[in-house]
Amino acid sequence: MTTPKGLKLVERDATGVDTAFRADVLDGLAEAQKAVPARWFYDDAGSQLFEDITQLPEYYPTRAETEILRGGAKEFAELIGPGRAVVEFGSGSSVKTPLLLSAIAPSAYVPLDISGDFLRAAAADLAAKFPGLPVWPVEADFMRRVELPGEVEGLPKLGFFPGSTIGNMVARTATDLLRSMRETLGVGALLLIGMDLIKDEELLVAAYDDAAGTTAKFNLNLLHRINRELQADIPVAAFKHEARWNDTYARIEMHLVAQEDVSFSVSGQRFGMTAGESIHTENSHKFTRRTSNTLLAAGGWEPRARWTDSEERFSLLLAEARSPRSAP
Ligand code: AVJ
Repeated sequence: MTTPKGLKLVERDATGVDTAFRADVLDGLAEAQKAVPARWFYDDAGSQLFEDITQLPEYYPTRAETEILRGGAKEFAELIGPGRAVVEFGSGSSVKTPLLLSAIAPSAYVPLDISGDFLRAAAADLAAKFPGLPVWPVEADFMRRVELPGEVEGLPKLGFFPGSTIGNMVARTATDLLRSMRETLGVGALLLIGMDLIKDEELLVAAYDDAAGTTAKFNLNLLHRINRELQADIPVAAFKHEARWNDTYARIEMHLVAQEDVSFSVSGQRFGMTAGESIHTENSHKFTRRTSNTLLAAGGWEPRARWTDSEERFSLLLAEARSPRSAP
């Protein structure tokens, strides 16, 4: 698929295989600790399963962040002010985005997403809810600097990155992303970003290993997707979902653990795993007030304000893109 600007988003070979997906899977399965990047969870089935996860009793982040967005309207209006172009990294949630937009009276809304289908659906939905608000969707990979539509060029910007999606990235990648966001939005821009908080290990593990087994399905769907799309024969029933707390990096890790010795092929390559060996499929980093501020600062963003939900499970931070010369 090629965008009007000529940026290739999903590249497929002659047989229709997503070549980036295949490369990530083949490279990841060749590592000593097998790993597949979490971004590949989100095919249609995976996206639906994630929606189901957000409704689970154990999965608190969505409810906690929504509570903050509901309660913070007055303060958002004061600290952010009207007239900004809101640039959302990801196509937006039907609940969270309207809460922000109704609080601050923005001048435009620019959702960025690599998936054109989601993006157009979300943009149309939003435009219907806010008649009169210009909506300029951009199909782009926001891990790099994005060229914003000319229509919002002169406007002050507010970046919006809810959900603690930044937590999926290791520190180096998260820093790269924050720096790209700064380049996309410019000096003087604000960023409103969600970051999940460190809490009791049992609560964290339960949020990623729910009683109904929905997160297990979400994790295992990755193997089904590999089998469907990459001519693979992974014995999915031989794998078990596991959520682990990694205390060194303050993150929940999701793994798919082989319950017996297995061998399988993916796109013509053979792989073997012994019983107990795992494929690492996701990191979800958790933060404190200080570690979130340090991460923001490393990416060129000065912390300005911070909100948490009533149970202090989740944080929403407002930061400002500093001038490169402002630091001593
Ligand atoms: C969408 C990345 C915020 O890490 O909590 C939920 C994804 N994975 N349950 C998270 C996820 C398992 C989620 N994020």
